[in-house]
Amino acid sequence: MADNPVYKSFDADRDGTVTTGEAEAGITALHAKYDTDGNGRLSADEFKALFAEVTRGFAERPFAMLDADGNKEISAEEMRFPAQMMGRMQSWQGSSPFWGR
Ligand SMILES: [Ca+2]
Ligand SMILES: [Ca+2]
Ligand SMILES: [Ca+2]
Repeated sequence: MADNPVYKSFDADRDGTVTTGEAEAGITALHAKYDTDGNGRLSADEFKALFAEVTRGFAERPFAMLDADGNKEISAEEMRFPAQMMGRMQSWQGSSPFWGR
């Protein structure tokens, strides 16, 4: 979360932490920025644009983790890796409440 570019942009005084006040101001600014018709509320489309910006930072990291050979593409082999990890974790921990029932 701390690496998220949107989260970082909330840190108005650049001290590395986002206070509640900074987060509130940042969210208000984001809301205003994406309220493209200026009616004070976000429509589904306006929210979609906001959500895409907020989540962009989150999508990059799992991509980099999966792209084992770093060629900026995820092959079927690379995609299978997390499934193998999950299978292994399950055998360590016994039956999981979330997977494989
Ligand atoms: Ca700060
Ligand atoms: Ca609006
Ligand atoms: Ca790759």
